[in-house]
Amino acid sequence: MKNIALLGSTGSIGRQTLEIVSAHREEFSVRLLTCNRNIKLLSKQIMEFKPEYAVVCDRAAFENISKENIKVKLLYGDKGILEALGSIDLDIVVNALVGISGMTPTRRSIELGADVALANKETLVTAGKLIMADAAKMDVEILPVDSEHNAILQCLNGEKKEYLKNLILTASGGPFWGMSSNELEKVTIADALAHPNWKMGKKITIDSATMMNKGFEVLEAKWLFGVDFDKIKVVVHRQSIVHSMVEFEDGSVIAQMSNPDMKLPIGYVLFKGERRPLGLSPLDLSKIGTLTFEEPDMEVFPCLGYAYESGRIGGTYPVALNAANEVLVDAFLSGAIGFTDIQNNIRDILDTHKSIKNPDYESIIETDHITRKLMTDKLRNR
Ligand code: MN3
Repeated sequence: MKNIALLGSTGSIGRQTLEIVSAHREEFSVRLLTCNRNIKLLSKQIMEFKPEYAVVCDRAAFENISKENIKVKLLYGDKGILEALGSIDLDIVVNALVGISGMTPTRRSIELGADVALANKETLVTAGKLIMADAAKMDVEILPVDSEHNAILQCLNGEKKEYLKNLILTASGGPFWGMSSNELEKVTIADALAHPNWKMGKKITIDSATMMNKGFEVLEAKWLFGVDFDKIKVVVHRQSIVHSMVEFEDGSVIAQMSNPDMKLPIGYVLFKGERRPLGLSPLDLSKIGTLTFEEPDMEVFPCLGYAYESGRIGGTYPVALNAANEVLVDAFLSGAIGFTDIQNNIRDILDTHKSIKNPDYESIIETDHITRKLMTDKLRNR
């Protein structure tokens, strides 16, 4: 029996994780569930999975959750997550939190000796170097849940790293692929939220539309697999059937394919590489017919290039990139700014950021705060 903590249990990844767990009750014991503010679903999950702890991160939601009928130790906020993690014996922590608030729980899980199934991007985008070093020190695994990194993990299985030539991340291109810069200026929130292949949370859907998401994935790949930026390529693959590839020195390119369904990577990490049946619809290639691959357009979608740029300079540049992006995506979703304002403002932040070399966790969090405030003030004073 594996003891699981599931951070972000009411989101898309969280719900799909619980679907797999519920089909394998004899193998997993859910010890901790957390949500931001969806207390209705959390209460249902608590009744079904009977964890020892539950955490609600939003203050108002925490005060509104009915504490009478649920038998669980209920805690509040980011501190509550850390307290709960430290109070139970865990084999694996599934971190599906959104935003940089997911970084410290990853760090804590590693300290506690638990493997981390990582769906939170910001952990590696902002603190990849420190996190991977800590994981190595504690001999715990960081298992990528994201479909691209999970695909690479699968392609690298049994291979010698010395013969790895390139990692090739696939990108769907999002809803605006093929548009010109002018057309991009006129898109609406609804347009941006209509992703062609994946149903995901709002933040990541907007990041897919700007291709910042792919940029973050390049940064994550660098730390997860210890590969230089020059060896991390991106190709636009509209069908989202090939989830990523690895090119080897002998000329072979190994790809991992499936219908786009996050249950596959979640299952692969939960079962530690065992390919259990997950109830996915079979991949019918003759029905799909054509798989296409194109160069990414870095002029219309400069965020991908900004991510490479921030990663190559290093220091706290990726932290500033991420923080500014979070503020800008929020502003876009609230209707305060247009779609292309996201990329334009990120350019400004990269041009003006005062980076710290080899930042520790504290300076990463501080840079995040400072950049958010800068960006928020800038938007307010427009
Ligand atoms: Mn992805």
